[in-house]
Amino acid sequence: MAYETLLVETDGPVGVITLNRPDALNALNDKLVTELGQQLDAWERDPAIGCVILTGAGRAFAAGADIKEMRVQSYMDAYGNDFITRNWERAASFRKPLIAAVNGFALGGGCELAMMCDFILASEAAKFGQPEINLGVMPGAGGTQRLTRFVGKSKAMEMCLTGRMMDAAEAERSGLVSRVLPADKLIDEAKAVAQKIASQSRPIAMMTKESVNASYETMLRQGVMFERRLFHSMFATDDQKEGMAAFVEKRPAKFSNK
Ligand code: DAK
Repeated sequence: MAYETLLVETDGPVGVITLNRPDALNALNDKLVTELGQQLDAWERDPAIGCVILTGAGRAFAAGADIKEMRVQSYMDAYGNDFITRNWERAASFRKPLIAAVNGFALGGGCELAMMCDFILASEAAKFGQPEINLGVMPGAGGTQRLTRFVGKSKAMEMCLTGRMMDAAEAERSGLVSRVLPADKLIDEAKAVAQKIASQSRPIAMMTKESVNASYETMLRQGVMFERRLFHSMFATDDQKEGMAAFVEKRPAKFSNK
């Protein structure tokens, strides 16, 4: 499918979505967020896709929601139409593994979108921030909640109250990103990681993601019980039998995703 604001490609079981409004630093307008949701819908349904990478064209992942589109909204526009809520949460509800490859600015809604992904790989040029306070608003797509869970209260509070950006090294130190890579290696390494994930059993990878995500939503005891139930259910899959047989027979596993 051809999009106005996205580039989409596949490499075997890996899908890559590139946010593609580089002249506007990939500012997230309604069209882009809608198209992103459409592509995620399509790949969630597609059994050939095992992992998805989200990245940005040019010098940004995304510099936030499109301020030029947003500035004219009245309170009743924002509240009445449930401003950008309808389509914004799609990345967070995507059921397959989703990697953010952040190559430059990830600000405001861009940082929030990256944090909705399962993990973030950053280039050395990445910059993260929640600068909404400079615009007379605050983070509105989960920034005050997710950033606090990633980096702790002190740093999240400082960033949301001052609008300061953090560089890739600080983001890695603070636990916001899983790894920092040279800019020219970011996409290749993200693809290698995605291929590795996509080579695992699809349902087991999805359940693993679901279980890690549950740690944010539950008390420890409930989370461990949720994990236990999913773990037990894995013994009903062909892939558990195959994975363990392959280990014992000293050969690579051939998962059937069943
Ligand atoms: N929106 C629209 N255009 C943007 C933009 C943005 N967020 N960021 C950059 N651009 C445009 C610039 O206007 C400029 O366009 P032209 O002037 O060339 O037409 C072009 O991109 C290049 O930007 P600059 O010329 O400014 O480039 P610099 O290198 O000088 O500066 C910068 C880069 C990233 C420091 C600067 O562009 C900047 O500060 N951008 C704004 C960053 C920002 O404030 N982001 C937060 C936006 S508020 C919600 C969901 C989401 C949100 C809220 C609610 N719900 C679900 C309810 C999110 C809100 C936000 O993200």
